Amino acid sequence: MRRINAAVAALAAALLVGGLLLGGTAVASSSAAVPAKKKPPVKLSGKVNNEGTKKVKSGKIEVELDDFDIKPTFIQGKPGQKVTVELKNEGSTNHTFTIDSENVDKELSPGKKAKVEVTIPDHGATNFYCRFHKSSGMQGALFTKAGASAKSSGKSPSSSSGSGGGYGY
Ligand SMILES: [Cu+2]
Repeated sequence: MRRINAAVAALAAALLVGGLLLGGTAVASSSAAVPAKKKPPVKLSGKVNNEGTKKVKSGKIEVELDDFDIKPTFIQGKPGQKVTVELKNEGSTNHTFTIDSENVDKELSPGKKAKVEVTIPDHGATNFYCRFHKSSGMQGALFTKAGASAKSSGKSPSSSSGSGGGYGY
């Protein structure tokens, strides 16, 4: 009798271990959640260091220039609204706040403040950037509605940007 009991116990133990292993893998695979990444409201070409979105309040907004991002990165306003941007360079090197289509190009040395007037586009988005560090992701956009794409500076033929077009890039 003792031998049978031992055999049963061993079998039970084996089943238990197997069950735990199976349970373990099942839990592991089902809990592999995709990390939620904040989606920018505006599509920009090139690298963008996204420091968030803010709405314009009573016609003005504070904007920090850092090494190497612009905060907030996306500024939401009403179509055609004139906005005073209160710039501050919080970085340790010179930065600019530049908008080609609005002839805005302000350079600030570290610790300096400046004010510039910008206009929220009627629709779509307007790209702003730092002339020195745009390629490092130091850029953002003025926009009215999420989902816009920033128009590149200069004239651009109405781009048929159908989603899902897969031409490399
Ligand atoms: Cu810069």
